[in-house]
Amino acid sequence: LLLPVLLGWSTGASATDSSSDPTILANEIQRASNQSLLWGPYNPSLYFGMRPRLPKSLNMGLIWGNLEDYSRAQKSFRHTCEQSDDMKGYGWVEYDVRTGGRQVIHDQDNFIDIEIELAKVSGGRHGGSWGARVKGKPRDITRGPVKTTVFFWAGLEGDGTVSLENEADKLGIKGSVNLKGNVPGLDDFHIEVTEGPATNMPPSELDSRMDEFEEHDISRSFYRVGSYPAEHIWRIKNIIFLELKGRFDKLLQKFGAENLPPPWQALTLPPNYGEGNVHLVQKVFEGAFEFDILFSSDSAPKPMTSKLLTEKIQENTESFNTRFSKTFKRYAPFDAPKYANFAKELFSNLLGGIGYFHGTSLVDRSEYPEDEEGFWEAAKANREKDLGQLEGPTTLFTSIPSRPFFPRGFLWDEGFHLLPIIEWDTDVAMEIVRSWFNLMDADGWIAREQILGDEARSKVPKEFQTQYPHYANPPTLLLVLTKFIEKWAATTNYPDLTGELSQIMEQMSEFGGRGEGISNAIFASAESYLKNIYPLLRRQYYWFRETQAGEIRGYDRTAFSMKEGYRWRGRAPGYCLTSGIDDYPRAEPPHPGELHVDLLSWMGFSARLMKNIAIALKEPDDATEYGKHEEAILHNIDDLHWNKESGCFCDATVDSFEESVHVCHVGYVSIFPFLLGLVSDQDKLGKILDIIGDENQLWSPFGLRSLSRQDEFYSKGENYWRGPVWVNMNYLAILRLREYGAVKGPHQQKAAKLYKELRQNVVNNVFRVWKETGFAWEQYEQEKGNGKGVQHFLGWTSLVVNIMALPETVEVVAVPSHEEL
Ligand code: 6A9
Repeated sequence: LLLPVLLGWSTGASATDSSSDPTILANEIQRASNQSLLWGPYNPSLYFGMRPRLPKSLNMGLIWGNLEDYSRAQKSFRHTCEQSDDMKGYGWVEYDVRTGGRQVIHDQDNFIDIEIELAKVSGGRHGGSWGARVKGKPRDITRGPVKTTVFFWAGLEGDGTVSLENEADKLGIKGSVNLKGNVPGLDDFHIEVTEGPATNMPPSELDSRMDEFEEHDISRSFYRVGSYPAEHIWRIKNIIFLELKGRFDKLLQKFGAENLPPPWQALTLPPNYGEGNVHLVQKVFEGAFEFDILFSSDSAPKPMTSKLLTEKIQENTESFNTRFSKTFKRYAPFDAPKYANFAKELFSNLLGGIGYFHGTSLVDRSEYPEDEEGFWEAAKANREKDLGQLEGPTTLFTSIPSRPFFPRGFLWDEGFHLLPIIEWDTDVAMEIVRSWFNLMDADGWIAREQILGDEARSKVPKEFQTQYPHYANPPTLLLVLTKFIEKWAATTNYPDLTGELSQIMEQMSEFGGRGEGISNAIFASAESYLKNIYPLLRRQYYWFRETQAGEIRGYDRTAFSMKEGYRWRGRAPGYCLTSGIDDYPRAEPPHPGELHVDLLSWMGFSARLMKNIAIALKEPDDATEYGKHEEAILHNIDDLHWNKESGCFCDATVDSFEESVHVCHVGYVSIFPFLLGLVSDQDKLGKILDIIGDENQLWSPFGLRSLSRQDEFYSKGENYWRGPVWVNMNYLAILRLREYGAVKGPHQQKAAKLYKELRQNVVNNVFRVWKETGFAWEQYEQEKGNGKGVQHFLGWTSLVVNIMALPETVEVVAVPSHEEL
């Protein structure tokens, strides 16, 4: 068998001569694909946190800080990404989930730039090996030598062993620190933390009292092992503080607060050796430094070395750059070189945000009477009672909106995240989709926010932790499935599956088991992927139809569309968090007779996609059923939600006379059917385009505003979705303008013009703010365009990478005329 040999993967016992069996080939590729995803910086809430995609396994990370004075040392230790660290920019400048990348961190307050280069190498039966090169460079050389301490930590949360291989020595360790271990799923492995430069303090700076106090050699690595309850390991920074405090207290007792030895000598770990599940390696550096962390799987043919790491880093940079410019070819005016790093950084940070999460979550399964008036008061009272119960544990492989603020999965964000990711690595995107669908409960519900385990919960205020099984969130993963099917169709069908698989294998070997080959292997089994996921899609689809059904009153309408009206559950006065567009104005007070046009649009979009999948999977009865829903929904979008006077779509509610009335707030909600491609009536399209293009309504030089300048709630209150520009919605608008601009019709010219300008406005602004601040932002303020909300938000804001890869102008599709047909 060609592939495993070339990749250095073991073939396993069953792989005899299978080169002609497509199933075995596909499995083999799938296995290689999984192997190359085993290890990663999958704790993205940390500046650097490596873990395998295994629950309760071996986690590793870095912590650093400045040791020049005591007060700074207390505040300066870096571990979890925090906005309060006041970094002058940080993140992956280059990253591929299968091979590694380079992260830079501009730590202004610690006077140091940290660079971490990560490279994974395939080989063996347990996810291969990896190395991380850690470099520190003082930001300002005129400042004098910067004293930095760096800790490498390894914590074992479950079964297995890790132990030190070095000779024990009470002064610390000279040369490399070597650990070895065996952990289920990883089998035998070695970890080497290389020596790096000796601290080399001038003798005058070394406080001789330290030697009297306890023999102490600062040119060494300090190693300390300890045993802690597994569920506390994620608080590793506190563990380190605790260990340092032990020494500090002794020094304090001996010398007094006024007379302490300097912190770069005092704040070092007292070495100890033996058994334990937490292993710490501390280094103290003066000035620039560099060392490697080398993880070798013993089943791999050769160990990870510094030399190999150097080679791989070089190789990866080259292949990343080539592949990146091919995958995301930028079109004018964004083909200019100045956008190259911008695109790479945004995308790398999106991909670098992929994490592996495991743990329990809080769910409140009590009954909520949302069909009665005043339901939200009862719901509020219930929420205050805090009836959430721990469920799980469950597991999720996902990317995240933002490392410092939202380092966890968000359902509707994820559909947007995967749109750039699927361009890069289809297999990873579909693996993430699968992971999300695996979270579905027996009814078809997936919790909107995935806060799995204590570590994830520690980042969320109590009142936001509990999830409710009647709360929905837009089904954006269907956007990804749409894209997947589109790509699958474009890869042509596979008449000769074996031939196709062999070709993929050749590609894989060409790229050394990385890159394009693996990332498209899924197309060889696209049909079985869809077949497997289809029952879940169907379950979720019917869950939406049942739990989010609206009550349609007072409309005169044909029977077939009777049921097609929907209402987001989980409303509160001023909010509809479940819709994803939190404070966008809706009916007030919340009412069980509300009908939400954005939700009806999502349902129409879902019905259409379900129909397409059913056709692809040759399920004609199902396809017919979805087709009927789709038709009825399209009918009701107009019938229930079009408002003539406002010239747009509006939510509906029931007034005090039990009459249905529209609730019109011009903004994203009122163009939602357009955003999801559900408007075919040319008059309505014209009206929507008027609103979009009107500077006094949605149009701004930075993208479309979430709410019209004319609306009474414009910029009011929290002003979250009441004016600011959001890139995800702008992305949908850009796609639709391109579609409508490509086909004949009275508004073709206008759509094409808006397409060209909106595309440029959105990208120009995100670029400008990135240049000025070093960050991508959650949203953009609508009058000046400045970054707003969460800083370092690489979720859907990174869609600008896809936007730059769209053509500058609409290419008109040649639609044959009637005569030609
Ligand atoms: C609050 C605060 C340390 C709000 O990007 C994630 C979501 C979107 O899905 C949604 O559309 N964001 C948008 O309106 C952020 C939601 C954060 C809720 C948790 C906890 C913790 O601060």
